[in-house]
Parts: sequence; structure tokens; C-alpha cells
Amino acid sequence: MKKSIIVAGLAGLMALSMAGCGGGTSDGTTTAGSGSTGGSTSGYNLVPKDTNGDGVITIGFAQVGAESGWRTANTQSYKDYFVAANGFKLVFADANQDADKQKQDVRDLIAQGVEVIDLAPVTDSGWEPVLQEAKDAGIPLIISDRQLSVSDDLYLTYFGGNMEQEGKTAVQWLQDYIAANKITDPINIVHLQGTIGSTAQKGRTQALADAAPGLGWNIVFEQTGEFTQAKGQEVMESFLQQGKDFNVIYSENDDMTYGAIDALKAAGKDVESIIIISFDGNKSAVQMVIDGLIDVIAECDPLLGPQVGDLIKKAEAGQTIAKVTYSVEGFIDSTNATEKIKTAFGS
Ligand code: GYE
Repeated sequence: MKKSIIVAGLAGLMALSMAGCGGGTSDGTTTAGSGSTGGSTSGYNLVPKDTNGDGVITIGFAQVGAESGWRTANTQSYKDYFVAANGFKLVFADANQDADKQKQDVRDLIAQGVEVIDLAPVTDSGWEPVLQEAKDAGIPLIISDRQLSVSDDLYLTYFGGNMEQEGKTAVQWLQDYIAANKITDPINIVHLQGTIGSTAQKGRTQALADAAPGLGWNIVFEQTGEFTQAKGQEVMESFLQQGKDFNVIYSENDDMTYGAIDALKAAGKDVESIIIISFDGNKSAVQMVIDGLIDVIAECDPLLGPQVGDLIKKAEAGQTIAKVTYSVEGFIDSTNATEKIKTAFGS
């Protein structure tokens, strides 16, 4: 039973994940909880303000959709934090995972004259004109959750996960697991991808794509499950029908992992014999680590509302804030799941 197998390299992994957690870096990035606000908002001088004098800052939140447990927790953290008692009013726009609709959502927020925009982009392309329009309208814009590679002078700050680092954490965990358990079988990976073109998918995919060839790992199947449970199940079912060998599932979020596990169970597979790697860290997924169904989760923090609010308040007060701030994230496996479940988000 695989859960009794040693999970090795933990110390090394801890060191690796800690290296990504805490302290400013020379490129103007920092990590939450470090207390550091190094870096600068180079070339961008808009700051959030109560421009209409109604006593609150109106924040327009262009949200991705409602595709996952992570997303539900993320939305809730904004709704809970951005209230009058904290000096804010929230205008919420749901893109329903539609990248084109989301561009219109941001344009609508600009037209409504919100005082700051928070954009969690569905996908990463075609944003420059929209960001420029916000800037021209004098509305500061924050990117959260999914980073964009756009010019620094188009946004105030980015706050959210470091998706490629999350992928690297997962890859390193698998490498250590294989070594510790002296696994000599070929490593055949089923790769369930998130929404294609989202930076969450791109970063997590990149880490696996970079590592697999050099480590001799085969990716036997790769398809998007669009970050949803239903699609994760459907895609896993279609793979299982091909009857190919596999011993690892690398699933880019917990919801697709739930779907994949349902498909495995329905096909009569021994779920515990498969190494299952997931991302996020919903409470139910952490319980599945405890139960021996999921082997590791690369964490991703959805509770961004208060942390974004803190950055807005600092910027409003004239403090320099980092151009990029990454959430603190590590991993959850059998060594720490009983501890981690106590503070896990969602249900
Ligand atoms: O991992 C997934 C969600 O962008 C980090 O989007 C987010 C991802 C998260 O649908 O569950």
C-alpha cells in the first residue's frame, strides 16, 4: 500500500519551497507574509483613491468564473473583505471562463467609473489595449491570481500564486518519491491540464514539460479538463478507454482530480496504486491525501481578498509596493496533511 512507503526528500523539498516563500528578491518580487515591500511600481503612477468622496473605494473585480472550489473560495474572500467596514465597495463581474466576455467586463467597469480594478485574467493574451484604456481613464489596475506578461507600466501590481514554481514543487516531489521508493518501472504520466492559455495552466504545464524528458518520464496523455470536475472525469474516462498503461496522474487542480478519481473508481482501478498529484489544497482534497487517494497537492492560496486589500491601502497611503508579490505556498502530502487540514480552505 503506497501510503506506507517512505516519502523522502522532505527536508530538501521544504528547503526548496521555503526558497520561494518569504523575502524580497532582486527583480522586485516578494512573497506574502515576508513583511517586505521591496521593488517598485516602475513607470506607473496611478494609485487607488476615493475619488468621488463617498467614503469608500469602489473596487471592480473582474473574476474568472465559478469553475472550481478554489474559485469559490477566492470569490468569497473578496466578498467578505471588500465591504464598507473595511473602507470598500465591491462591484463583481463574472466572466464565466470566457476571455472575450472578460475584456468587455473590464470595459464596463471602466465605464462605470470604479476607483480601482482587480483583474483575475481567464487567459493571458490580448490584454494590452484594455489595460491601456483603464490607465487612460485614470483607474489603477491590479492583476491577481493569474499573472500576465505585459509591460510594467500597464498595471499597479500583481498578487497571487507563482504557477511555475507550484509545478516545480510537484515535479520535485515526484522525483524524490521515485528515488525514495526505488521505483524502477517506467513513469507514464496522464496530464490533465487547466484552461488552456491561462497562466495557471501554462506555468504548471511548463514545469512538467521542462522536467519530463530529462528524467525519462513519458507523458502518455495530455488534455485539458478546463479546471472542472465534470470535464476532468470525462477526459479521464476517454483516456481509460484507450487501455494504455499509466502510473501517475498530474492534474492541474483538485476539481479535475476529483473527476479523475471518480472515473478510476468507475473503471474498477486501484486508485491507491496510482501516484496522484494535484494542485490547490481544498479541504476535501486534503482529506483525500489523509485517506491515501491523493499523494501530493502543490498548494495555491485562494484567500487573496484581504491581501489585495492590504496592498491597496499601502498604495493609497503613498507607500511603494512590490510589482509582483507571490502567495506563500508549499505542498501537502502524507507527512503534513493532518496538520494542513486544520487550516485548509473550502469544503
Ligand atoms: O488552481 C484552479 C482555478 O487560477 C490559481 O484556477 C487559479 C486556478 C486554480 O480554477 O482551481
